[in-house]
Amino acid sequence: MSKNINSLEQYKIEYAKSIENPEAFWEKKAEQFSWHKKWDKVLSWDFTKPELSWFEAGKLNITENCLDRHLKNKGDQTAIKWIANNPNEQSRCFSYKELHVEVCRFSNVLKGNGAKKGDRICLYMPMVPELAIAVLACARIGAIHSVVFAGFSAKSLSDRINDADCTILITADGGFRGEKITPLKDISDEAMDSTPSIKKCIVLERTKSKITMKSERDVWWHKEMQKANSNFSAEIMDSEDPLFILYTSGSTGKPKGIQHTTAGYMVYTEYSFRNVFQYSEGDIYWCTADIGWITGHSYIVYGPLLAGATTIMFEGVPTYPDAGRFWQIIEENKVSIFYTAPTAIRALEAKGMEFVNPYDLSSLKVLGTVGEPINEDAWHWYDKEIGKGNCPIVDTWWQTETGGIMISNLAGVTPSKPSFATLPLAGIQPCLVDEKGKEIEGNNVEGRLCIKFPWPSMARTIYGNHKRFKATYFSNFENNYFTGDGALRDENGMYRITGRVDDVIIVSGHNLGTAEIESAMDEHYNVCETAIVGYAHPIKGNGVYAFVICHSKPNNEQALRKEINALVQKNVGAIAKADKIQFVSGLPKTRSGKIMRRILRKIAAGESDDLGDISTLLDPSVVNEIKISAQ
Ligand code: 7RM
Repeated sequence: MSKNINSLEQYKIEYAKSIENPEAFWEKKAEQFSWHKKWDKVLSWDFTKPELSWFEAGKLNITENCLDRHLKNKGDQTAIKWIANNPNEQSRCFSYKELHVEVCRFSNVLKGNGAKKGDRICLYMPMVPELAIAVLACARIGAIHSVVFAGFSAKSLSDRINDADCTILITADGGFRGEKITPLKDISDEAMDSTPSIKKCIVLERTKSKITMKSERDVWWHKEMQKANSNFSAEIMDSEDPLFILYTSGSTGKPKGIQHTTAGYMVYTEYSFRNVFQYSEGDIYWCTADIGWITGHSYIVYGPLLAGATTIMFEGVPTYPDAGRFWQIIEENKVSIFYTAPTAIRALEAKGMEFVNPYDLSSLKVLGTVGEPINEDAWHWYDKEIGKGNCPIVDTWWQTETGGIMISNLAGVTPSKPSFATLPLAGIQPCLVDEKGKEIEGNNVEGRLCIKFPWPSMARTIYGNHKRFKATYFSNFENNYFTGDGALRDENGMYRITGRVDDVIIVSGHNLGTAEIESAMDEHYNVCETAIVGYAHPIKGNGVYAFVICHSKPNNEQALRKEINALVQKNVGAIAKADKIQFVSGLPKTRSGKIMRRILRKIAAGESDDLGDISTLLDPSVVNEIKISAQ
C-alpha cells in the first residue's frame, strides 16, 4: 500500500500534482490493486453528456481486492467485528479468511438461486454481518446491489425494487433496533405483493419472529448456506461495470437510483479512507452509520476492507440500553478511529456527561463527522468531552453521488476549523459559482458548490434515467458537477458548507425529499395540499414543518395530525414524520403556481417579520394568516 499524506507540506505538493496531471496521480493509486488486466486509458470525460470512464478496459473484481488480496499477509486479522444490539449478546468476529469463505459460499447461494452478472439484487436487512457478506457476494458474482435502509416502509421498498427491476430480495425475519423489532419479512411480503420482478426471496433468521415463507419463492439463508461450496472464483468485471445502485431523495417525489461503477469507486474509497482518517496498521475503526446509506457502503464495507483494516459493525442504536452505549463500545473494543453523525453527537451531548464519564476513551486517536454541517457547540463538545482535546476531528463533506469524502481535513495533518469541512482532498477540484454559473474566484466568498473536474468515484448515472442525471447535476452550471449545496470559502481557502440550496431537508443526517413527504400527506382524504420545509432543530439538525390545507375544517386537529403522520410513516418512514403541522387556508404561490418556500421557511424559523418582497405572490394576504397561526 502506498503511504498516507503525512504533513501539510506534502498535502500541498500532492494537491498540486493532482491538478497538474490528474491521470498520472490516479494511475499511481490504481497500480496498488490486483487487476486481471490493467486499463488502456486512465480517464475520458465529457460533462456535457455527461460521460465518464475511469481506468477504461481494466479487468478486476472489487472483492478480490477487499478479501483475496489480504489473505496471505493478514488472513487471520479481524476484518469485521460485529456488535449486537443487546449488550448481553456475544459479538462476532470474522477474520479476512473467514469473511472470504462466507462471501464465497453466499456467492454460490446467489448463483444457485438464479442470479447472474448484471442482475439487480435488493438487500433489505438489519445491521448484521450477513448484510456485509451479501453486499460483497453480489459484487463477487457481478450482480448490482441495491441496499434499502431497513427503516423504510413497504411502499418505499417496492418502489425501489420496481425502479431497478430487482430479481432477488434478501431480507431477514426481523431486525433488532433498541427495544423494538422491525418485522422485515412482513414488510417485505407486503412490498412483494407489487414487485413482479422478484423471483426469489432469501431470508436470514435473526429475531426468530413468526413469519410466513412462500414456497417456491422464499428460501432460508442458513439452509442455502449449509449446501453451499466455499470456493467461488470471482466474476471478472470491467472497470466501468456497475457495482451498486443506492437510492437518494430528489426534489420530485421519485427517488433517484444513484449508480456507481467498479474501479473508480474502489480506488477512491480506499484512498480517501486511508488519508482522511490517517489509518495505520493496528487501528480499530468504527463508523456508526447504517449500510443502508452511502456512508456505510464506502466507510464500513468497501473503504476499510480495501485498506485491510478492522471495521466494527454495530447493530443497535446510540441510546440503547442507555446513552452510554457508544462510549461503552469504544472502551470495550479499544476503538481508535470513530466516525459518526452530528445528530448523534448532539443527541448524546443532551443526555449529559453522566453517560460519558464512566468510560475510558483513551484508545481514541481520530474522530469524524459526516452528514450535515456540525455546529460549533457540538464540535467543541465532541472535541473536549470525547476526544479529551487530543483527537483531531475530521469534518467530512461528501454525498451519495460523490461516492467518497471530497472535502475534509486529514486527521492531524491538515488544519481543522470548527464547522468547516476545510480543504478538498488531493485530486478534488471544488469551486463556487454564482446564480449564473460564473465561477467566483478568490477567498472570503460564498456561492453554490460545484466540482469542476472528474474524480474516480463519481456517480455515473441515475439508474434508468440518464436524462434526469444530466438535468440534476450537469445542467445548472456549464461544465460543472453541481452538488446542490451552498458553501463559503474563508480567507484561507477553507470551505464551510451552508446547506442545501434545493428542496431536500436533512433530518438527523438523512436526506428527505420534501416532495416525497408531501405526496404521502396528500394521500389523506381530508388533505388538499401541503408544503414541507425544514427548520432548525436542536437535536436533529432540521425538523420537518408541514403547512397543510384541508378540504373541510377538521373537528379534531390533534387527531388529524396523527393520521397525517401515520401516512408519512407508512409511505416514507418514521424519520420523515412532521414535527409541526400547521393547518392553513392557502399557501403563498407565485403566479405561475410555484409555492414560495423561502417565505414558509422564514415563518417556520420564527422570522416572519422580515419576509422580503412578497409582491410577486398571487395572493399576498394569505401570508398574514399563516403568520398569525404559526406554531
Ligand atoms: C455522506 C452523505 C449529502 C448531503 C450533502 C450535504 C450534507 C454531508 C456534510 C454535509 C455539511 C458535512 N451523503 N452533508 N456531509 N454538510 N458538512 N460534513 O451524507 O447523500 O446522504 O447527503 O449531506 O448537504 O449534499 S448524502
